Amino acid sequence: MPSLLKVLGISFGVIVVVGVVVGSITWAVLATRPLPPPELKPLDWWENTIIYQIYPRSFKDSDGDGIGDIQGIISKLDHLVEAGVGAIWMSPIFVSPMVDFGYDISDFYNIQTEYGTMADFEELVEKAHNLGIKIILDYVPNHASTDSEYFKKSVDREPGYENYFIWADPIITNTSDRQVPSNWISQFGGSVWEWNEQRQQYYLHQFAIEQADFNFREPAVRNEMLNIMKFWFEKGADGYRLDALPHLFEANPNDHNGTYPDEPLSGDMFVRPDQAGYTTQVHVRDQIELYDVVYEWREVADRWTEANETDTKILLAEAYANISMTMLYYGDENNRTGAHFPFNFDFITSLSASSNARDFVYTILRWLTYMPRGNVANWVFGNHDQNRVPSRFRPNMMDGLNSLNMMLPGVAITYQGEEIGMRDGYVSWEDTVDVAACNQGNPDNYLEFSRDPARTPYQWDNTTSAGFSTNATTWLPVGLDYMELNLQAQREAERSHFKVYQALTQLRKEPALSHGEYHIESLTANTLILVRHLRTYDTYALVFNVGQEQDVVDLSTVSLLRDPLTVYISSIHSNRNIDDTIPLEGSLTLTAGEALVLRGSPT
Ligand SMILES: *[C@@H]1O[C@H](CO)[C@@H](O)[C@H](O)[C@H]1NC(C)=O
Ligand SMILES: *[C@@H]1O[C@H](CO)[C@@H](O)[C@H](O)[C@H]1NC(C)=O
Ligand SMILES: *[C@@H]1O[C@H](CO)[C@@H](O)[C@H](O)[C@H]1NC(C)=O
Ligand SMILES: *[C@@H]1O[C@H](CO)[C@@H](O)[C@H](O)[C@H]1NC(C)=O
Ligand SMILES: *[C@@H]1O[C@H](CO)[C@@H](O)[C@H](O)[C@H]1NC(C)=O
Ligand SMILES: *[C@@H]1O[C@H](CO)[C@@H](O)[C@H](O)[C@H]1NC(C)=O
Ligand SMILES: *[C@@H]1O[C@H](CO)[C@@H](O)[C@H](O)[C@H]1NC(C)=O
Ligand SMILES: [Ca+2]
Ligand SMILES: [Ca+2]
Repeated sequence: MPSLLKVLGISFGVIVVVGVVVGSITWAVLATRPLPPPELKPLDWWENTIIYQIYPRSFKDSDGDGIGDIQGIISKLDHLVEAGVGAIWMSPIFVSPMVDFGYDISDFYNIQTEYGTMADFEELVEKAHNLGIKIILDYVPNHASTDSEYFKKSVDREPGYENYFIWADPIITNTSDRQVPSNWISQFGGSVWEWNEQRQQYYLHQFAIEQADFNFREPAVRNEMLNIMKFWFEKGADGYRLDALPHLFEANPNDHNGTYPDEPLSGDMFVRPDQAGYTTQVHVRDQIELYDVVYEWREVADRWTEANETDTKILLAEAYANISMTMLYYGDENNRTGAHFPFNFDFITSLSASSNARDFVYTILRWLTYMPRGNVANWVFGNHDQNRVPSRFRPNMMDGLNSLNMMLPGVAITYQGEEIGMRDGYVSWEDTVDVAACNQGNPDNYLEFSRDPARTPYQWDNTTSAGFSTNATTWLPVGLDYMELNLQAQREAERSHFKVYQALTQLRKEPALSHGEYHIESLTANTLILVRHLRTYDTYALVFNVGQEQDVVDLSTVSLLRDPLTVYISSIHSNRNIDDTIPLEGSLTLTAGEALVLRGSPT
């Protein structure tokens, strides 16, 4: 399009050159028939939503036992509405001995008593739905608690359950009576193989000893998984987050002369022999058969949606895998579809406090480049398994990171507390309860393994236990900074992370964000710009200094930006105020961590 049109800042459809007499001079100008605004394709409920992860044990305790629960979540639904989120996914709430805090399920069809009852769950679904909030449950297909009936029956070789789990005979050699079938190492340390006296066999556990891996080559297991999925769909769940999918299958002994083949050593000198990663994990992750199972689940979810005319039931894959194995969760070359999306963990696995703007841009574009056409992107900054965002990056980056989360195309995912910039809590070795840290750590190194700091209770206000519980003792200690850092204080403050978060969740409704194109580049080594643009609508741009020093940038070369540019949202440490004008020409100075969301005229 000729540059004159760009300067006029209007979109032209048919361009007609006509002569107009102005005084005695004839000008050729462009008369216009503006294109109508682009049609906004209706989006399915999940395609541009914000999913908020609740860790139920730490969100809100309603009865003073020091443990979060379902009634606690119900009592805080208003917060989720105020924050502007569209769905919550809850870490597991099913019956469990809590070795891995709910990821070791002993009854997949009932609610853990300390979290509440089935009636509480039904109440949560109804109240959340009435508020326009969808409920996504955690689905833990890889393993069951060794307390489960499935496991007990399998130990007893009860007909139909003999092969429910991965059982293997010991290797007997001259030098030892009994050896494990292979050198595979559990994600929580130690062998994946645990001896069972009664069955006189080993069973496999990729996670804790109390989490026995299901045998997904057993049709009865596959079928039972579908029963569980349908059971909670019927209870009103709007979808599932699918836990630990890369671990669903292990190498098939039938392909290895009936043996479980050893893995080569990784050669990683920072990993001890009893830690995951000491071997290459080629036989315990990413086995290609797992995708058939995921594609089958998708068919079941889609059939349910269609036949019962419900809102779309969605499946979200938790998969820490390389980019090609990750993208395969979306679907394959044969047009089979899998998860609605695999979680994008790149902000966790590829970026940190030491990343520069080019690292950010490269990492973001990598996902968008590899994602198969027609799919929806998503962005994850933290979860219950990772140190919290301000602790992995820097506290002054919180607003900029939330801005990226909300302004990138696709689904935004928030872990509880990110909306107020909660940091890792301090949990002493004595107070440590995470199985990953207890198994692999000691008083000197446990923080390398512990997921407890990311799980300390939500900081609601400055009262007892940060308003999480009336009990002064809670299952994990409350963060030491709760007197200053809490939701109540941020709701009252003129500027706060929470206010920025709210402004961002509202901004997502703008057509440029819900339907527009994106443009992202690094302006300097430390400052990036993300532009969201849709013809005829306001343009929004995020300028974010991810570095540790003041930076000066020039916006005049960024395509799609037009004067006048005004500040729409600014990070809390910024000196700039809402509606300040930012000249397109000239230099713009940003302090370390400063993030500005700018609004520009339509083009
Ligand atoms: C308070 O919480 C602690 C730790 O969770 C628990 O042991 C205690 O029983 C609780 N007190 C009450 C009154 O429930
Ligand atoms: C094990 O013992 C048997 C009998 O003593 C012997 O023939 C065989 O060579 C031994 N094998 C190994 C691997 O040492
Ligand atoms: C199976 O055993 C045979 C005979 O020992 C050997 O030739 C073959 O390579 C083995 N196959 C695998 C997959 O280990
Ligand atoms: C529709 O819902 C019913 C339960 O309300 C369920 O039994 C049935 O399997 C669902 N239909 C499909 C095709 O999934
Ligand atoms: C990703 O992992 C798979 C299976 O582990 C492997 O075959 C493939 O080469 C890897 N691809 C990349 C790009 O690393
Ligand atoms: C997949 O779908 C596309 C578009 O509908 C079609 O062109 C292609 O032939 C399909 N591929 C297979 C393997 O079915
Ligand atoms: C506690 O929070 C309330 C409400 O935000 C505030 O008025 C009060 O000053 C705070 N108390 C302390 C000790 O910070
Ligand atoms: Ca409770
Ligand atoms: Ca498995």
